[in-house]
Amino acid sequence: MKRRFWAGPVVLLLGAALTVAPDARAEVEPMAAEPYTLWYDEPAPDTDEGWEARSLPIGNGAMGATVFGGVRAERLQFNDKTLWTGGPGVADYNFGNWDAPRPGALAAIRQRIWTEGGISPNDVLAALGHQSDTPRQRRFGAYQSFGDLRLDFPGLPEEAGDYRRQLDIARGVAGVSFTAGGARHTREYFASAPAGVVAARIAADRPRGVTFTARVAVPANRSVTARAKGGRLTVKGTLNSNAMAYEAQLQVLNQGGTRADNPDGTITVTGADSVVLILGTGTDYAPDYPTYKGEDPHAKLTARVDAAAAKGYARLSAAHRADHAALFDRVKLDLGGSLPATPTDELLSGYGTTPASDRALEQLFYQYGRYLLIASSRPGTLPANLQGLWNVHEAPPWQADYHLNINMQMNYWPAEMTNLAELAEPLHTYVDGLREPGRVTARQMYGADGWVAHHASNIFGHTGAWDHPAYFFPESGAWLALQLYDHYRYTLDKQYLKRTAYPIMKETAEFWLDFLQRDPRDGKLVAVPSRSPEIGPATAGASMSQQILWLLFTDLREAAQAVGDGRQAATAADVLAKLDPGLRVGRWGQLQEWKQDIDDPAETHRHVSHLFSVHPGRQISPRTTPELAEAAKVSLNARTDAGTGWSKAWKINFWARLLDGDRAHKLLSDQLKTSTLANLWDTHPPFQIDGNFGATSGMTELLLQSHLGTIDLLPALPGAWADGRVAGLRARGAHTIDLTWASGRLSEARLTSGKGGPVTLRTDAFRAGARVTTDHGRPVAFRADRDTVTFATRPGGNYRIVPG
Ligand code: FUC
Repeated sequence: MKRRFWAGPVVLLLGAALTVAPDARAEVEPMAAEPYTLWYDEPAPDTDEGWEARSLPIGNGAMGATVFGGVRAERLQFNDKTLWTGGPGVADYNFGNWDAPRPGALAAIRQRIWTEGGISPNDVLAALGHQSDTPRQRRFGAYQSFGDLRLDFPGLPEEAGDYRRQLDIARGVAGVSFTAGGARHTREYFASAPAGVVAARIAADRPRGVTFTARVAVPANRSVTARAKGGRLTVKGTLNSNAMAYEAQLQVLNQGGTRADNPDGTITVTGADSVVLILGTGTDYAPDYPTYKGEDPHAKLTARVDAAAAKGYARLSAAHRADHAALFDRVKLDLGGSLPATPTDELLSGYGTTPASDRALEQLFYQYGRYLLIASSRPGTLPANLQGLWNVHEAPPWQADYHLNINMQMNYWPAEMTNLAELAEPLHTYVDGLREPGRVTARQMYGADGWVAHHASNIFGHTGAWDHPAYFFPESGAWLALQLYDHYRYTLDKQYLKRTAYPIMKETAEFWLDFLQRDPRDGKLVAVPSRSPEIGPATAGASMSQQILWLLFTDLREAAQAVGDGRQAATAADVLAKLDPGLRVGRWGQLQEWKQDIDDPAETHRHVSHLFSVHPGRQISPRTTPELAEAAKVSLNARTDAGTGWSKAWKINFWARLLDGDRAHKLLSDQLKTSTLANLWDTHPPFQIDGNFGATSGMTELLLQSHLGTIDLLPALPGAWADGRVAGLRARGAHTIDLTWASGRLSEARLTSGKGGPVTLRTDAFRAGARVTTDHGRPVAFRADRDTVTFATRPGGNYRIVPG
């Protein structure tokens, strides 16, 4: 079925939902793109702060750019996800492993924990971590700004009339327009995934109105040569840190006027009607352990820029728009918002005053999370890092790396549920790629089989740990493996399970089979040392460790059964029988963060790790374990609603899973008010993209949940979202779901079954009965039980479910 959704004015559809015949959804125009446009009436300041809060991001998964929009001096800062300092190009790089053996180190730490209970995490990392680099990023490296494309327009003023800078996230196109010297000037920018380049078109509505000089500037931490020939500007060199080769090529194609290659490696266009720019980047990085070195980028980059230039702007643009829309258009969300003619920064600062505008901003923010994933994570590229793929710095915050103790996981939370499953491929490939270096680390640090990674990694297989207290988090790999299995739960793609997820899960479990210890206190299997990320003492059996491992072995058992590996299923079942599940209610009614009841009620740390079982895990739910869910609420309330951007985003997800839509919405409001920049990037502070992705995930969890085996429709609808529609969400079991609701109650659900099989839908409105039909109106047999309906689906079947 071709999924269609917007069949006319919202009010009409909402009112008519019960009576509209299924085939009346036919032939509708897509909603205008305007609701999905961020726009501003001024350029972004040409500073790091201006970049962070106001530049507008475009990206094709591999490379990206941010648009500043200066009238006289335009700046496009650009990036390539593979450009990193550090790694094997640094002489003493060793993947974070030890420089010399440390016999007995782990046993001594464990002995202290058994005797003393909790010990300082500093001691653990001093014993088990490798020495931090000085400066810290020297060996580990950091993600780099590639450079800036600067366009200087000598004939234009500093400021111009009718100025508008915008980012149309539905089309994936940024633009700048203004009036100067009696002419309307327009600039359009997009990053094309099919063509692998950033393309721009600079135009004026007065003949010969375009004159500028283009140059590419790069940061100081590298060698550089710049050469212009035939309208092609080539800037190349190597990073001082690790000799990584980099190259950028800019092709300048003028329509009318003249073009000159300047001896200083710049290009001047004079009196053109319009100009097309094609920008490509490359490095000699390859995702291959242990050298991570590939071929010089020149030949492939040249071919890519040549091909894009030969294609011409109109065809490039059409191909890009089709490619972008094929992903973006899969999900529609309408919360009844209506955008006022207000620039996005004012919309944001006025948030909380006008419901229709607030809903419009929420819809925009929701889709922005999807946009940012489309722009920063495409198959065949590295995963989205802490800043997606946008970075202006030589020394970005936290290296703009891959933090594996929640941040990278959070980046991919919206992927499956918002119908962008293939965009998680970079995550899967990256995790797979950590196994080889991770085996060495597992053997060296813990004498264990399998593989391990710690709290953060780079693009060069850094699986060891620093001697920093935050760094002890060997559960990274297990958490990541679970996310891979969730791809299977959403898609039911057996080939993927067999080839990718299952082998990784199995090897992850091998590590834990060796690492787990018998707790002398109660004979249960526990992780030791074990700690909540970035908080508290190093102990035995901290709740998060146990909860992650419970889910790992639960999913492994299920996966083993699915692939017919009975022996592995039995091993997993055996471990589960002995494993401490990490679920305890403590002395102040809290869900314990530690195996001992030592939680401090005054602790407000941003990580709420012991609620892993609420989200993203599934051991705790008000539906299945009400007492534990109450305890989770006590803990979550104690942590307060404060926190960094990503912490607020996680709390949206928690409250959604705890079925408190209003509280989740309050967290969303807090995030928009206090943790969102003018360009709608999430801020920790500073800018960190996980909060964008986490918020989109949390908003989805308010509308649809499928982690418990049933598909819960509108499980936690906030009062502020009383009327609305959503289309194209994905539920585990390979289903696609559309929902329409009014006055806080479901009016219609539509389900497309990808792979067939029985399905159970749950929502309160079913208590009054339900009707299930095919999309042709034929009745479908179903079983009703309180707030659920259950029926059989066939692959590709479309169903319409209406509460009675
Ligand atoms: C985790 C968090 C920090 C920050 C960093 C990138 O360590 O605790 O708040 O988000 O990742």
